Amino acid sequence: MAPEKILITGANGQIGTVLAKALSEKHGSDRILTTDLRPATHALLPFAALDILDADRLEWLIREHGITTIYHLAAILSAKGEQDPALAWQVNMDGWFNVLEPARKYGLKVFFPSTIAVFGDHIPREGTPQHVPLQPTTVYGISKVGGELLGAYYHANYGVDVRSLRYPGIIGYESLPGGGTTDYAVEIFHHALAEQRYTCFLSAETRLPMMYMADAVRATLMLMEAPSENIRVRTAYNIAGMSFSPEEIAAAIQKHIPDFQITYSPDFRQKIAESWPASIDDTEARQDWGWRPMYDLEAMTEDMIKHLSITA
Ligand code: NAD
Ligand code: AKB
Repeated sequence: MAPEKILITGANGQIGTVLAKALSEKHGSDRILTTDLRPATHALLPFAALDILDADRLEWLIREHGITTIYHLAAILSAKGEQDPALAWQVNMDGWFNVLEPARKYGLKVFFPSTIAVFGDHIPREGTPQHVPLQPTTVYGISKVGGELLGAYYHANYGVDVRSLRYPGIIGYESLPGGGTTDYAVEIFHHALAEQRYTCFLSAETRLPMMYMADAVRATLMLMEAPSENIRVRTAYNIAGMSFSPEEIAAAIQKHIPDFQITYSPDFRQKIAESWPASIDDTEARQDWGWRPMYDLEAMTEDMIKHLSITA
């Protein structure tokens, strides 16, 4: 079998920055093509400018570079999406369609990152199961439900090998988040180290599902490497890491930085957070391809502070 040649869209974002590095360590940097609207940040990895709405350029890049696999990360996230619903709809829906069409034509394997934002009303908020009604209340969530269904459609009707995860809020030290509701859980570490204080845009007790970047990258690679017959969910798998509220993460940080103070000033993102689960049931991912998270709140907090203290 020919070695994989991987194209990553939205590669300069929070997840792409770290996932591209992990993929290049696994496959070799000459097997990776990073793309984004924004200029390159991966100094050592090949980069091509790409607006995901430019379907012709994407197809040209696929042909020119002999691409076999696409990790489609380009998107507008929840908070930015509520501020510009038209842009979120266009980038998240048309952009995904622009990936699926050449995937069908050239037989590509594709990764689609979905999110806990697909959940909305009429679900159990604790231990939200894989299969529940999906009635999100944000344009971001609606576009991701549409994306999950479109991916499953291309798999069922054209045999495209589409694989997808419903990521929780992702926390990491290597990159900054790009306009979501869970962004506070990264910002809080930078402010704790720089100023020993942080004003949180969610209320103290708002619990949300979260995951450390190392676990998110590992889950992505595990899913993409699993035998096709093991992938029984072709919409998107629930995956869980940990769940916590702003007051709980603040307490975890105070164990390392005793002077750290948090205050609360909830804004429009509070309503978004309240529409999402507090915790996730990921039984299917565990059964089908062996998913287990490695980081809980304490282990993640210690690792974040260790790495950010070195770079501060
Ligand atoms: P991000 O906002 O940090 O990065 C997205 C990237 O997409 C940016 O670099 C941006 O420049 C690029 N982009 C935006 N519009 C584009 C366009 N028209 N053409 C090409 N590129 C464009 O997002 P992220 O946190 O890295 O998320 C990556 C994916 O994972 C997204 O699909 C997101 O919905 C999903 N996800 C992320 C999280 C999280 O907590 N980070 C959680 C759940 C799901
Ligand atoms: C966001 O908050 O929008 C993202 C997500 C959970 O999809 N981090």
